[in-house]
Amino acid sequence: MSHLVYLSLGSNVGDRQHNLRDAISRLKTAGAVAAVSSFYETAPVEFTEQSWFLNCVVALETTQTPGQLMGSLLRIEQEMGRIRIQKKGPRTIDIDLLLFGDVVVESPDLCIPHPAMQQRRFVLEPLAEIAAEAWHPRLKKTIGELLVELPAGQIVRKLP
Ligand code: PH2
Ligand code: MG
Ligand code: MG
Repeated sequence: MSHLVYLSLGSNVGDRQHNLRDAISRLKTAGAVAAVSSFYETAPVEFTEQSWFLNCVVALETTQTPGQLMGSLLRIEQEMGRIRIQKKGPRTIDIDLLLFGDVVVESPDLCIPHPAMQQRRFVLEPLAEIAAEAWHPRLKKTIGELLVELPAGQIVRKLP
């Protein structure tokens, strides 16, 4: 059984563009990359005393289960040398699972859809670029609708 999943990628340490491209190519070990958004220069949110991020969203067709996919994403982060020092702090690469088809998971170690995605312009803008009609199965709205409802304030600039 195959699922269409959406991932948020972010980097604010080192060669950010190279890090995103490297991670996208490594995602081929977890499935087939179906779409990649533009890259966006984004002001840090939540923990704001850090460098600006480069963010994008990837659509991946996968036969892995949510748990297996999380394992694959963590392995790619580790292989790319991610070190966890500060929660929500600087990172060479962060790969977050946003949507896993219409699946809802609420367990202590895995939450799908991503619990903060509807508050994050650095997620919704690139996601709406490739999947405005994608469905949020818990909030029961499309990504385009969630983006329209997001208050202004987070700076997000699409790279040319
Ligand atoms: N990731 C965070 C916290 N804040 N801000 C931006 N702009 N982009 C991110 O990817 C990001 C963030 C936690 O993972
Ligand atoms: Mg994250
Ligand atoms: Mg993460």
